[in-house]
Order: sequence, then structure tokens, then C-alpha cells
Amino acid sequence: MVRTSQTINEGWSFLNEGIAFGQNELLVEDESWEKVNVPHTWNAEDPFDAKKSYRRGVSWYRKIINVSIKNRDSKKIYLHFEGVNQVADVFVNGIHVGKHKGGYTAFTFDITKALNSSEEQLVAIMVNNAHDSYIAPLSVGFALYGGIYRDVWLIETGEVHFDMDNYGSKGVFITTPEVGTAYAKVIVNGTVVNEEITSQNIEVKSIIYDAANKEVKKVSTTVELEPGQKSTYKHEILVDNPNLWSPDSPYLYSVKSVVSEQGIIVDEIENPLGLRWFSFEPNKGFFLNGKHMKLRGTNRHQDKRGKGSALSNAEHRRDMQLIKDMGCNFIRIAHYPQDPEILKAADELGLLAWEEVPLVNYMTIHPEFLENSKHMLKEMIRQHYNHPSVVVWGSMNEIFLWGNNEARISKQDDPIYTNKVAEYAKMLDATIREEDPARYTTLAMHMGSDYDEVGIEDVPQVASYNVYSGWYGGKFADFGNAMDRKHEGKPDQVIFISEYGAGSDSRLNSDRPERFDFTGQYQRMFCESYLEQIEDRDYISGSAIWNQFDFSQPHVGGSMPHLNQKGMATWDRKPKDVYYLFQANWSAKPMLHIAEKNWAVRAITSDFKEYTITIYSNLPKVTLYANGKKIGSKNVGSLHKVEFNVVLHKDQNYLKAVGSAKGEIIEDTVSIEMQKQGDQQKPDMFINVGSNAQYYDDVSNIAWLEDSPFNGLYGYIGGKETLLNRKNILRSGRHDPLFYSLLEGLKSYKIKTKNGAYRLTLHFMESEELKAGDRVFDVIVNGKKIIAALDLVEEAGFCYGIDKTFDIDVNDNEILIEFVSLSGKTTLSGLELIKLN
Ligand code: GCB
Repeated sequence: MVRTSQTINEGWSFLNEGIAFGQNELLVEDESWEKVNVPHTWNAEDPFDAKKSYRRGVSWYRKIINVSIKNRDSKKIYLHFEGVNQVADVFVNGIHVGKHKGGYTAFTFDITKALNSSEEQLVAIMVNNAHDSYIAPLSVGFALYGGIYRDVWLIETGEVHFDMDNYGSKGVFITTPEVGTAYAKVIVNGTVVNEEITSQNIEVKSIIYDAANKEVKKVSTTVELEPGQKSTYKHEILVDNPNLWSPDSPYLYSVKSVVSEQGIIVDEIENPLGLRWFSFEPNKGFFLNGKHMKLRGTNRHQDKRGKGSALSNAEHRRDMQLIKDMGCNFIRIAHYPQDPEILKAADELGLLAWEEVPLVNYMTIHPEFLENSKHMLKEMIRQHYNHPSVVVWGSMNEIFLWGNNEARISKQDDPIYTNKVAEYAKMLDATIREEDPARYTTLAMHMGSDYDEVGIEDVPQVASYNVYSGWYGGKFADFGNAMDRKHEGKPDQVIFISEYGAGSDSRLNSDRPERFDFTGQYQRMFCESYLEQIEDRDYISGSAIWNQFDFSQPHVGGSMPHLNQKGMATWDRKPKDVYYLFQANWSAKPMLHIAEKNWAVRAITSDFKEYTITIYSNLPKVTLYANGKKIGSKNVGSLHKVEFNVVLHKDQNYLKAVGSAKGEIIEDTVSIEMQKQGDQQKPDMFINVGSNAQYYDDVSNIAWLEDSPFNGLYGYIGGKETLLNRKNILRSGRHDPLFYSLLEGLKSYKIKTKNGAYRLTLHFMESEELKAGDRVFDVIVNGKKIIAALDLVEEAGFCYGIDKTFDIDVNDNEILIEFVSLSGKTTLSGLELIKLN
């Protein structure tokens, strides 16, 4: 028989607890189990709630599967799991058929011997995502979603078949040692297995098809297989005048591997084949098919809002399309192997790829950890070996960021640990080179000196750096300077920038952006500078933005708690304005984008205000119209960016940018709503106290003003604009960005307004881990004490938003809110003033 493969994703029963014996039919009532389909994770929501941790432990999945009884004696039955996080124990009819460690690689178990004689078989899987010191990753900045979160396959073969017992791979490996424009040499190495009780004389064929599915060449050999024997074969095939694979033209051949017995096909599998050659040069960067190509890339985490890690293939594919459409020619699949659909899409769309195993932040210096990591590397490489998109394998990421006491440190201080890590790094790098000498090895380092001190920088063929100068500290220019020093110091080392990025929240915007304010404007400034610095340096072979999508980062605060906000697109995949900076610079498809879409609702206190409007475009010239009037035409400058100064008025404004490419008109429009506050007619005000940024509340469609020292209309007297320490996670539930900034030590807040009755709401939050009594203050409005001895810790606790609302009367066209400290510093995070009629 020829093999059959089918997914068995539907109708699983799931038990979200760690009771033992879930595999046993008699001991577990099915009613108490929840019905789920896989891909599934039990952590789609809990890493993001107010509780400190999320559920990491044991859960069970089980399902009755049907296995036909026809010719059962001459069949082999397998379960293939694309990914289960992180330890899976698989039982069939109560019999343990295998254990797999590691949450990101596939595995295959032969279940033939555990089958009963009926069609119905009970499959039960115990899944455990608890911390395990011997399995990477140990410490990470992303959620470790537990579950069977990728497809599950039931595979049936005959007794003679390609090897199913080779690190979850298909058992056939293709290399292309010589590729040129005249011919390509293709080598197919495979293993066939005979599980019959008699010896078999079989024929193994490798057939190459072109992209139109037309046969190009075939080679066959005969193999004599003893009962129970495995045998390897090697086919060498020449393809004349090959169509080369590249990001611009991702031409894919395929290789069919066929086993026949007496002319009858008994097993068949297919693999992709792309013909290309590549190299990295220390001074000049990356070359593909003999041509220089700067690698322009991004990183991708696999999770998504509401889904955790359990995405459908269509969702994975769409992510890859978004990356391709941004103009990338490269993807770093970080920090772990991802769904098979990702590399399939990389092959088909034309994205060169780096894939890595999740050794992140630190490791356990123990042979068991090393063995598990090597095993994971082999699984990754063998499972993804045949993808032409892969050019680099990675073994580690920022392995010296944390000390061995599981906390971030600025400098490693234990030489026993650092030397052992260096030793392990060499062994893992050697494993990659043994497994796949045709690709390059790499590891990603942060900007500490530890790597160089123990020689880790020199271990991989490509030294990769994660750089955040101008975000976590320092200035943008520090990046280029630091790289120049590295290149001067080691002119023979290939350098790649594996990460650079800054966070943003599309609801925060400012015309005076600052480091760490999470405005889109700051993120764009950061990326513009890095892009320029990378392009200016030929020795930088390429780069990957951190990150393509916002992703989970449990236990870290920001304007969106538990999220890493450095995405080019939001967690639910809406491209931010910054996405189009890269598209304008990298994509050949004519485009222009008015980079003001994330600030489409603004607060102003006058009837008019002048703004710099930014447009990213790869067209030569752009004309801008505002409210039907032509503002001007400009040639697009460096970085494919053009700016116009435009006066916007209160209420709705309409901007249109127009350009042309080869006679085709390309345009983009945006409506900007300017909400006037503090007006004589409508004196309502919403102020994001302590922040340089405006906050747009998309729930109520209200833009909150940026703060200011008293400016004649509103503002503070005394106090310091402060950002919440990101270790402190706000638990307010509403208006998160408001509490991310605060004004500390203020004396008073003043607003000029017209007389009448108002409702005043003050937003407070205790931003430090203080005790009751440490911070206590009175609040006095126009001479009247409205809050006596406010103690935020006592009232709500650490990091809870508190709203205090009062009705007040204004008689002298002024509201003066005084903050009088009784102990510690006063604080305020937001202010709302609404006129009552
Ligand atoms: C890094 C890490 C990555 C983090 C990133 C960040 O260097 O490799 O896992 O998410 O920094 O945003 O801090």
C-alpha cells in the first residue's frame, strides 16, 4: 500500500489538570473533559491576566481514533505531532508508546504494537509545560503556552517504507553541492526500511519535477533488504539549465521519492527542492547565486492575540505574507522552530531563513541539558533540512544575559559557568556543522563583553548581535559605533544584526517623542536611524527587526502589560505606520503611505495647529492635499520619506497623498479628527498627566492631551514626569497607557476654564512597592479639601488604578488642585474634567 496521511485535529477531549492515569479508559469519565480541536493551548488568556503567573503543569488530551482493520497485519501505523509544549507522553490503549521532550519540534511514534484488534483506538497524551531545568528554554521573555498546539497526523504505511524513525523527519535528505547557471547537482540521501518477515528486493526512485509538475529527471536503484533491515541509498542527479531559487523568483522544483516492490509502488513521499548557492563574506556581506544581497529581515514569534500559540496554517501563512509584503527577503524564526507552514511559506514566497533552538538567556550546565539541546538541534535540522529558504541555523540567544541564579545581570561573574557555556556553545555549533555542512552556523549575542572574553564570538560562522542602543539606554549612534569597533577588531568575522527595535502602542502619539514613551513616533525615529546605519555599512551582512508582531511577554509592564510592543504590527496583526517605513525602503511594488494613521484622533486646545506630516513612499515624487487644498509636491528624500508642514483645524481633516509610477496613479488618504478641548463652548478636558504623549482611548473615541507645565490653559506646577518602572505591572484593566506615566511630587494642577458646574475625575495609581503610610497626601480643589489623607496602598494596593470623581463649582474661571504631602511624594496619572449642564 502507498502511505496515507491525515490530520486528526478534531474532537479531542481535554482535561485541564494533572490527574494521573488519564490514559486509562476505566478511570476517567469523559463528561468531565472539555471538547477541543487542536491546535490548542490552555494558556491563550492566563499569561495576560492580573495574576503573577500562568498555568504551567500537566494537562491531558484524549481521543478515540479510527484505524481501519483492513490489511492491518501488513500495515504500520504512526502518530506524528508537529508540536506539543513541552513534554508529551503518548499512550495508545493505555500503553505508553513514547515520550518527547521539547515544545517546538515534531516527533513521530510507531503505535502499531499498541493497537487493539478493533477499529477504535484510545489515544491519550499527557502534556506538561512545567519548568524543567534540563529542557530549553529555561528563562524567556515570551509565554510558554502549554498544549498540543500544532497539527496531529495519523500516518499509515506498508511494511516497506521510508525511515519513520529519524528525529521526526521524513527520512530523505536533499543537498545541492554544486549549483550554477549551467547545471545543478542534486544529491538525495535516503533510508528505506523492510519490516516484513521476508527479504525484499525493492526499487527506490528519485524523480525531480519542475514547478509545472513536469518530470525533469529521475534516478533509480534496487536494494536488497533483509527482514527488519534498514538501508541507505544515495542518488545523484544533474539538472541542466536550472531555474534558480531566490527571493525575487522563488522557483521550486520537487523531489518525489518512491519505493516499489515488483513494480508496485509501496511508499511515496515528496520534498521541496530549490536550486541556489550562497555565501557570507566578512567585508561585503551576503551573496545569493553570485549576486550581492543585503539581508533585509525581521523576527517572528508565533503567538497571536486570543489564540496564544495555537494558530491555524492559514494564520501562519498570512503572517509570512505580511512579512513578504513589507519587502523583506529574510526572516529569523525566533526563538524556536515554528510550524511547518512557516518554512513552506518561506520557500514559496521567497524569504531566506534563519531557524534556531530556544537556548535563551541562560542554560543549565549539565550533560542532560546539553544532550536535550543537541537532540533538539538534530530534530530541527533533519525536519527542515530540505527547505531551500534556510541558510543559517542558530544555537543560542543572549546566553549570558542572565546569571545562573535566574536573574538578569550586567556582567557574568562566575568563570566556571562562562567557560562551561563556551564549551557547550562549541559542541552545539559542531553538532550543526556535522548535521548540515552546507548551511552557516550562528548565535545571537547581546552587547556585553562576556562573549568575547570566553571566545564565544568566534564560535559561529556568523556572529549575530542584538542591539537596543537608544531604547534600553544610550543613543542611536552608539549602535553603528559599536559595530564599527567589532568589525575593526575582527575583520574576518561575518556580522549580522539579529535584533534591533523599540516598542510602540498605536494609542500613544507625540510630536516630541522620547525614549521609552511607547509612541509610534519614537519607534519610527529609532527604526529610521538603524535602517540608515545598517545600509551605510557594507560589512553588516543583514539585519532582522525585533519584532514583526507584538507578542506575549509575561511579567513585564509597559503601556500594555505582559506584551512586548516592538512589533511592526499589533498582536492581532494590524500593521503600524512603521511597517510602511520598511515597505517604502525595501519593496519594489509602488506604494505610498501617510504615516499618520495611528494618530488619526488628536486632542488640541486651539482651533488650528501645525503638524509635520510624514509620508513613506518608493515613488520619486509625492503631492499632498489637505482638505482639498494642495499643500505641495516634493521629491522623496533619503529613507524614502517626505515631510510636509500642514495646518490642521479642529474637527475632521482629510489628507490625500498622490504619486505615480510608470503612469499609474498611487494614492493614500487619511482622515484626522482633531478634538478641541478646553473650549468656551465645550470646556471638557482629558489629560494624560505626566506624559509627553497623547493617549487615544479607542473604547470611547476620546483623545487625551499630553501634559505640560502650566501653559496658560492647563498644566502642572512642580513635579516630575515619570514612567512606570516596567517591572511593575499595572492591574487597572482600563486606560492602561494613562497609568504607564505619572507625575510625581506635584504641588498643584491648574486649569483655566469658564465658570459653572463640573465633574472632575482624578486617576491615581501606586507605582512603587510601598507600605501603607509611606505615601499619603491631601487633595484640595479651589481651597476645599476633597480628599483627606489619600493612601493608595491602603485603598487599593500596589499598581491598581484608582479613580476619584467629584462634582465641583468653578467661580473664578480657574480650577486649582493642590496636592499636599503628609508623607512621601504626591502623585497623579490622569485628569478628566467634564462640564455639567
Ligand atoms: C532581546 C531578546 C528578545 C527580547 C528583546 C526585547 O534581546 O533576544 O527575546 O524580546 O531583546 O524586546 O527586549
